[in-house]
Parts: sequence; C-alpha cells; structure tokens
Amino acid sequence: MSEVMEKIKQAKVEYKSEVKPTWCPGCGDYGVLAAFIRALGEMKIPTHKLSIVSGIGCSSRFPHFVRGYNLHTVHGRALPVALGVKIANPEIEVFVVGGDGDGFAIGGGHIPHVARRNPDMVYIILDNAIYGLTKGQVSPTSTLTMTTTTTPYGAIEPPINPVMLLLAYGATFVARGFSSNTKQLTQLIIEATRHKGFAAIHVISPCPTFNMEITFDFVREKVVEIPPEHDPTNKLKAFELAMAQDKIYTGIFYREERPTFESNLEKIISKFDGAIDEAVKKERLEKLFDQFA
Ligand SMILES: Cc1ncc(C[n+]2csc(CCOP(=O)(O)OP(=O)(O)O)c2C)c(N)n1
Ligand code: SF4
Repeated sequence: MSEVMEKIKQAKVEYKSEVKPTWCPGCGDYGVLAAFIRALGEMKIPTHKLSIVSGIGCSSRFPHFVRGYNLHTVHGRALPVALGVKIANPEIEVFVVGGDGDGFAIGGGHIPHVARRNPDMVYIILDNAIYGLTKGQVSPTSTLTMTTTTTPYGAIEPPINPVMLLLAYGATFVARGFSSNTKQLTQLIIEATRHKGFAAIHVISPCPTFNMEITFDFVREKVVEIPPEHDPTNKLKAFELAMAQDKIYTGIFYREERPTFESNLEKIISKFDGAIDEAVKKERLEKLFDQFA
C-alpha cells in the first residue's frame, strides 16, 4: 500500500464514527466527507478538541459521521451555536457544516455578523443548489428558471452568489472547492483551519437525486482552478473572480489577518475583571441564578 493510501486508511480509523452516512448513492457530500477526514488526518486534531456543528439538511447530517464533540442543531442556527462553543472553550477547533438553504435562506442573517466578528472557526457550505432533505424545493442558489417542486413553472429569482456575499460580509478567508476534487478540497480545509479567523469554504456538492441542472458534468465543464498568480490579499480581484459567469473558480479567493472575536473578547473580559470586585460579581451572579431557581 502506498504511503498516501496508508495515511488515508489511518485517518478513517481515527476520525470516522460508527455511523454510516445515509446519503443517496452518488451524493456529492461523500466527497466532502472524504476530504474532511483526510484533512483531519493530516492536521492530527485530537477528537476531544474537535466540534462539528450543523443545522438541518442532508449535508447537516455530517457531524454524525465524524468522531468529536459534535452538535446537530436546528435549521439555520448552526453559526450562533458554534460561536457559543468557541466562546465557551477557545481551545476547541470548531467546524460548521451545512447546506445552501441552511446557510443562505433561513440562516442567512447570521453569516454577516459571524463574519465581521471573525471567530476562529471554519464554515463549510455544501451547495447543491436545492433543498435535498425535504425532496427538491428551490434554494437561494438554484438557477433562474430552474424547475423544482416549489417552482413548477421555473424559478423567477436569480441565484445569490455565496462567494461574493462572504467577501462583502468581511470573512477573512474565502475559498471554493468542488466535492469531486478531494485532493484540492483537503488542502483548502487544511488552509482554512490554519487561518486565524472566520474561514468560509463554498463547496459545490451536486445532488444527483433532485437537481438535474447543477450536475457533476455541468460543474466539471465550468470548474477552473484560480491561477497561481492571483494575490489572495487583493479583494477587488477576488470579487472579479467570484463574478465570473462562464467559469466556476476554485481555490483561495481571499485571506486577511484581523484580530479574532475571542482575542477581542478576552481584552474586554480583562478590563471587566479588574473593574468589579470578585465578591460583588459573585453576589450579582447568585441573584441572577436565583431568578431561574
Ligand atoms: C425551522 C425549520 N424550517 C424548515 C425546516 C424544513 N427543512 C429541513 S431541511 C430544509 C432545507 C434543506 O436544504 P439545505 O439546507 O440546502 O440542505 P440539503 O438538504 O440540500 O443538504 C428545510 C427547509 C426545518 N427543519 N426547520
Ligand atoms: S437528496 Fe441529494 S443532497 Fe440529499 S443525500 Fe440525496 S443526493 Fe445527497
């Protein structure tokens, strides 16, 4: 067995849970899971320091398949829960995983605020441009005129552009991958995890059961890696790549260094610590707890 295969085998033993994925045969999400397991194997993150938080959807079943202190929460609310995990224990490597519906429809209001806070976590969006779990309704990334169960005469809204939104919201690391390119996606997950701040990866992960437009072949025809000469600190250029109509660029669009939410919070807490006497703090806390006793 080659060294690479041996590493992959080892990563599976270490990080794959006993729960077998219930995704349809051929679902793009399998490729994302494979890349994620490989990335964990490369980074050797101990499972007691790992937390994967998801919302609801086919893609949001992800945390069940990986060993860690994981949370399968409610539709659209994975990001605020993940922020809570990070605040409670900044030592934990927090990953948020979910679909385009979970992230950009019901949960769309959370992304800008988490992005500008810049917590040190990774957000992986598995975009199949449809609601998979609920059997094929239109999503914010479904193409204009797409026929779905809720748009029988074709969608009349143009799709949103997740990469452009993430850039505009101030995410400090923005990348895109394709579920079929496991090698590149593994590397993107590693880079995103090493980044200190809010790192978002938009992954095109086709749903062969309900989306007959954004198929693997359709994506393969359009996918191009971002040229190596691209300067990822150039936000305007990143927008330009994200706006491409005839191509789907993959790779790292943008990265910047900015203080994290945890480090800013730490500064506030240290000011607060000195300002109030421990006894007063305890008394106030006890009064607060008494209200819920
Ligand atoms: C509050 C709430 N509203 C609606 C639903 C129904 N629901 C479950 S998953 C889902 C959308 C799933 O699409 P997406 O997030 O893109 O994930 P996918 O299944 O495609 O991976 C919806 C609308 C729900 N579970 N909870
Ligand atoms: S319905 Fe689509 S997204 Fe859900 S598991 Fe099946 S192929 Fe994957």
